[in-house]
Amino acid sequence: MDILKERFKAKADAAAAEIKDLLKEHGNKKVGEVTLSQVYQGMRGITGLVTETSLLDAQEGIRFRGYSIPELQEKLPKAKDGSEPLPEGLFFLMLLGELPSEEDTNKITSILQRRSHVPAHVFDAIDALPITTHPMTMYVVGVMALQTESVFAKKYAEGLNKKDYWDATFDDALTLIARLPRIAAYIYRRKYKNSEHIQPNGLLDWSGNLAHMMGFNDERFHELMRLYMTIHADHEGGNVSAHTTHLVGSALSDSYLSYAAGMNGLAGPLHGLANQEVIKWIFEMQAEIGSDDPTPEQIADYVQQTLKSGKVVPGYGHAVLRKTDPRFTAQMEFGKKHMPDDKLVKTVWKIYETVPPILQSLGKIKNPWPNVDAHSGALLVHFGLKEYEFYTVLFAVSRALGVLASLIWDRALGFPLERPKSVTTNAVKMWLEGK
Ligand code: AMX
Repeated sequence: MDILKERFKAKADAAAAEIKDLLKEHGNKKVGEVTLSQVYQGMRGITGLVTETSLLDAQEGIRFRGYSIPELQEKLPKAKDGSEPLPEGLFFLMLLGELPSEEDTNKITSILQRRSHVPAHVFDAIDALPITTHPMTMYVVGVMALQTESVFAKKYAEGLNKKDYWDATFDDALTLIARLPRIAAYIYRRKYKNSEHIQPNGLLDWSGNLAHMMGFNDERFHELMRLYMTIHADHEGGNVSAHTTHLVGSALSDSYLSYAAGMNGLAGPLHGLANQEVIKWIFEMQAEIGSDDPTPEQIADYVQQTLKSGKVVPGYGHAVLRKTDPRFTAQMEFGKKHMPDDKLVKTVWKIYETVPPILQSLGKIKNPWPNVDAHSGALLVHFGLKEYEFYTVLFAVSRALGVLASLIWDRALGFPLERPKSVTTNAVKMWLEGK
């Protein structure tokens, strides 16, 4: 751990010096103009944040420290006999900015294994909630209960030097990431498997252990989890979950408070909850049509019905992307390799052929193509994970890697409190009238 911290600190010091020079020379340069529409419409397209871990291109999709998803699938270390990347390696890449060796990746795995013990009061807090509680609510309650373990909060209360914020954040982030699979699996077994819990296997990798504790022992499911945890980890800084984690963190709230806040945003249907909405929507379509193998015409009719009732087609569209999400494509490739004849997976592919032209014909949707959530559920259902209300929890476990690596960087670079200016419509009117 100390060597990892030293390597990080060297990178962070170099980056901080570079940023200082950059601002000294170019600090007054304009990065863009803001229109009134942007102020009213979700700040789309306004550059206002620095997030070092990944960058989203509207056409190409996400790149993590410069690497696309296919490149990561090729270059990141794999589990023994596996072919999907280990997300521990991606975490290393996002944190250190360089591709990890196998040894680097194993080091992260072993740190996470050693820190994975979840204190009993976290389970008590989850158990205090009614069984009908949404899994995302249970998850955030679990994370909040774990906040008692924050090293940052404790050291801050004792009087922490601001130079050392990053160090305590580093400790908290790794401990939190280590414990999330246990919390997620506990919620799954509590809600859907009669509280028959499965103890962690200390020898497994982070995703493999999550799969194991949930009760899935098919090695292909472990592979799916490794892919899933890799592709959902980060999507630059402006999306609701990343931005919220960063914003709350800017108040020097610790990793637990900041991450929990971000995950409350992930739980919204226009963001991470879309993965459960997709499968729910497909199941409802199957029920209405009376077939688990709908034709393209039946799908098209159902899409029209969804739109007419004033609802969105879940899994389609994106605030930034303007083409098929490479995270969708990576999952499609997984489906072609492991389950090409699965009816539900094939339905997802038929929807992919049917929906974009319909959405395009409406003329108002900026991106008619599928996002990550359009595909993920069908792969999970294939292995028997049909409880779709749980899906966003998996997304949340993965998202921890990106948002917490970013939070460590925020503290290491000394980023200040985030506080943009807001206006009232009255103030806008007065400004327009030149008052
Ligand atoms: N189905 C129907 N209408 C859609 C649509 C969809 N999939 N996507 C966008 N639209 C509508 C919007 O609701 C908006 O309608 P309005 O003008 O009547 O209010 C109009 O098209 C323009 O929207 P936009 O500029 O193209 O999208 P946006 O940036 O405002 O929103 C998003 C992006 C993702 C919220 C939107 O596409 C959506 O609601 N998609 C479905 C939900 C979903 O899949 N979310 C997951 C996103 C990925 C993630 O975060 N996990």
